[in-house]
Amino acid sequence: MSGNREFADVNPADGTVIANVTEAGEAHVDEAVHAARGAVLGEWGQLGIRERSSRLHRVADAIEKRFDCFVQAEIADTGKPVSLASRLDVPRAVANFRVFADLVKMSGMESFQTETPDGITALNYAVRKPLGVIGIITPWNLPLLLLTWKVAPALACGNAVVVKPSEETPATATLLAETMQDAGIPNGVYNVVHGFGPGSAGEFLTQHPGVDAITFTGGSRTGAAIMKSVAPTVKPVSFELGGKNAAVVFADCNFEEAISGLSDAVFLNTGQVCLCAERVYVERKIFGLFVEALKRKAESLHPGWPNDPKTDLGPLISAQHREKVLSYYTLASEEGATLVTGGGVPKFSDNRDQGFYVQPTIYTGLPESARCVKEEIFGPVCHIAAFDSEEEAIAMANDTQYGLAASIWTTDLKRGHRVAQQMKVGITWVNCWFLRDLRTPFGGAGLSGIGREGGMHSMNFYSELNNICIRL
Ligand code: NAD
Ligand code: 6OD
Repeated sequence: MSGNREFADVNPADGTVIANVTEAGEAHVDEAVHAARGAVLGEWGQLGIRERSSRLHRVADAIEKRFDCFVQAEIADTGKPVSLASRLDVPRAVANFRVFADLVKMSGMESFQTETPDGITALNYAVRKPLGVIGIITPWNLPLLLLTWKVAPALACGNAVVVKPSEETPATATLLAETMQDAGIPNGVYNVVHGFGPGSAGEFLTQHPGVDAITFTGGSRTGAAIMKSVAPTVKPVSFELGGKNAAVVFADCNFEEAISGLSDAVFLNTGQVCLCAERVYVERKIFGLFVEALKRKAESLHPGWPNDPKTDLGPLISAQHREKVLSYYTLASEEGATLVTGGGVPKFSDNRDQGFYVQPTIYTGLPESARCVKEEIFGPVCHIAAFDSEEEAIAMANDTQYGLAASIWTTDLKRGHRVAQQMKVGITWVNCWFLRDLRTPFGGAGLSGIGREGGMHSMNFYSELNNICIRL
């Protein structure tokens, strides 16, 4: 049993160690699960919905109070630009708590008046109960956003949680524990265990018989390993996994809006968003113009220190992840791609050269069967291919084992609806990307996940429904 090992938390902007983190062993995970069970059976489990809701609003208030602390912790862990953490990650954490604090007060129950053929009548109604202890395992790309996306509805439904944030980004999950205390959340409701996956805190959590459900965001292969690991204890799972998302750009699009939207869709967070478009299909009539305009956008991005307000491109998360992304840059040339821009590592001549930056990169000319067109790279990179007809574009977009997200760019809204409805994904944006309403279903098809979260889908996953049938 491990328990006192430490691992380094590295700042990806310059490779310096910013903290040493204690890895939770099996005993720590067990302690956390027991603390969570105690909370469900104790004061937290007795709270009414109004009080739970009000405490979650207090968590949101407490995050707002420590806004700058959360921003700094997030950018120290990830190297992401301060502009992005302040605009996306931390405000979304606040919104996650507020939305589910409100939703839990408004969600009703199903009920049916029942009549059998032989004249017996009954009233059926369902009551919503907490599932119990929820294990939450999250990745490093949007650490606080993705963690709170699951913590907020789990707590709203009356559960207690044990969270295992990514080993790359432990800071904001820890800070959230302090914030929970500020907000009057009882001890044991929110527990953090740090560490890795196999043979470490992640696997111990998925195997623990005292954990009632696992919700996971991360890679598809990890999802498969977790499925195996939860099988003996038959836990419900919710999986938000990887993607190889397509964007389809028609010649009738609003060109400037499409370029600006696609620049975000390809390069935001250095391409480390599961929803990023790594495959861009452009109607042949505007292909040359489009490639040239997106190239100019890519070349105008400013890679820099995270705290510089002008920075709009941070580093990748780790040396290991940079090796993976660069191996795809090499593979793209081997597979016969034409390099439009990027393809390497920027040179700074300061400490950023010890960080994990790569150039934003665009390729054309690959066959659809190329590994670079099929496999998730998770970096600031896309391949652009031309299409001649709507049918061809739909077929190319859907030719993947993943099924997370798509975006369609056209001013013909009939076409927008028609194409969107044929996308085999969990979410399709028309003339926008990553525009979120937290009440809507979110998740993926195929290798991109199991189940949906968001709005009532989250409330249903994090609850046990007990149907009560009363003979009248
Ligand atoms: P990852 O799968 O390597 O790790 C995610 C988390 O799982 C980490 O906390 C890790 O420690 C833990 N883990 C790893 N192996 C485990 C195991 N065997 N048992 C239990 N826990 C284990 O993913 P990552 O590299 O952190 O994140 C990048 C991936 O996440 C990409 O594939 C990306 O597309 C995906 N992602 C998906 C979504 C979505 O909403 N669909 C969102 C963000 C990221
Ligand atoms: O917006 C969300 O709720 C969400 N889960 C986003 C996932 C982004 C992936 O990196």
